[in-house]
Amino acid sequence: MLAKIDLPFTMTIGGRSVPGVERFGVINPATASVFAQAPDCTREELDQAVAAARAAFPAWAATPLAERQAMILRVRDVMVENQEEIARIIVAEQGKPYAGGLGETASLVRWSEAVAAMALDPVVVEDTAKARIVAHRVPLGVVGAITPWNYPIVQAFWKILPGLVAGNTIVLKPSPLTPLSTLRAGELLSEILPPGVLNVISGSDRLGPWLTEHPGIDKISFTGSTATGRRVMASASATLKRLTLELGGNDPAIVLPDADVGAIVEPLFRGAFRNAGQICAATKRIYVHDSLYDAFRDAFAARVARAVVGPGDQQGVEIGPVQNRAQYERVLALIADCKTQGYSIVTGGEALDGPGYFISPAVIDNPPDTARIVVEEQFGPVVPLMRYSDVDDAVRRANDTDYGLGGSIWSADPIKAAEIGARLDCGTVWVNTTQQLSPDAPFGGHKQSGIGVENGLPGLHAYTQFQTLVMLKPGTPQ
Ligand code: TXE
Repeated sequence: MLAKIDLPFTMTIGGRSVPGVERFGVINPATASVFAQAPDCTREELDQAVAAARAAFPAWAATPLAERQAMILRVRDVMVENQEEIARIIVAEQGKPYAGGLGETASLVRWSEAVAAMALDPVVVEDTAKARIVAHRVPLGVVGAITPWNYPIVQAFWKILPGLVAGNTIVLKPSPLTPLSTLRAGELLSEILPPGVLNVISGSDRLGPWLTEHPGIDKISFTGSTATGRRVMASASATLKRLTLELGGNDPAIVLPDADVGAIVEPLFRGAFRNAGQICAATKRIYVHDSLYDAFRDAFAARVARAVVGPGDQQGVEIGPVQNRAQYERVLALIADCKTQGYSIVTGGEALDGPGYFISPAVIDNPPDTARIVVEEQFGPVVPLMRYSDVDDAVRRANDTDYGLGGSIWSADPIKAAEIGARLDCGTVWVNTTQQLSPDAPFGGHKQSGIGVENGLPGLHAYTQFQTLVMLKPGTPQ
């Protein structure tokens, strides 16, 4: 199904297609071999991208909101027209099944339409005979957008759409592990966006720090690991850049005693193993009440054992490879630690034969709370199940982490579940589902899972700052 991808991927800087003076190889995780080259942006090229974004900013900020909103609907159309090509590139660089690659662009339709419908109305604080005071939301300037390797297109457009509607210009840097679909999107969108409004650059590990310390950038919107998020925050402090940080998670699921095991196995399987578990808000710990622990473990493990693992371009595959060698080795090390400590692995946990980064999806049976697989974010196809007998204790254990992105409660009584869920210290609580995201709902982390939110009106507002106009009416004394 996957035709050879031999495009000369280029950066988009000031509307121009820039091949870059240096390049680096991009690996297909299903074959562990380099299949394409991406530009390795130099400091000079970064300066050009920032200068192009700065030059484009005044006119874009002055473009009426309605025109900016209309433009992101055209962005939607261009992406949809090219969704098969984008999906093939995502499969090759990221590893996920083709349907998941298509899904990344498909989700943009809903997102662009929702963001295009959001108002940025000024707030009239006072309008009297003496004075008129109005708080306007104005753009920040140039946004540096940094995205990770798990959902390259979704993560990029969560930043592009609100960033542009709010009137900012953007310098976007995808992960060096998955730069190609984003570069291609930049090339396609250069046909419709004014030059410099969206610049897409790619580069090796040196580029992220250059971007976050660049004095020509006004805001950083970053999605990635908590460790890197701290570095981004430190670097941004030099020029007091605005920040949105969407970081890692260690989401708990709590299965209450009245849950229907037959009904929850499939959604929890998807919650833990979708995208090979490489989702910030994947279900990473499952707490199951003692009364149904054995039944749940057996049914869940049977479902996991049936999962079809393979290259994303093969029909019927549910779980692709881990995206990169470092992450593959990290996940295998966590599984090896379970073996060394004598924890029971109910199914999976083997590195599969072949050159790609494939791991059979694994379920760990009731490891202690101190186990690495419980404490650390695995970000891969392995999940621990833990017994509990007291719901208050399960909530305490679920909250016993520095992360606070999401969590879910599973029960026949959604009202009771929502009450228990409200006690989770995390940004999103799901009841009888997980990873349901909406362009209209704020999404972000408590604790060390992030700062600020993406999506919803608050997500759009994060790309603005206030300018308050205080106007005395004629004849009003000072
Ligand atoms: O993330 P990084 P990685 C988590 C997950 C995973 C871990 C490692 O736990 O195990 O991150 O993934 C750029 N200044 N998530 O190594 O390093 C980098 O080039 C500025 C959670 O890919 O955080 C890439 O574009 N930028 C996550 C982006 O930051 C820097 C999804 C993310 O890289 C930089 C993926 C620096 N000093 C991984 N160093 C989620 N929340 O969804 C790197 N980058």
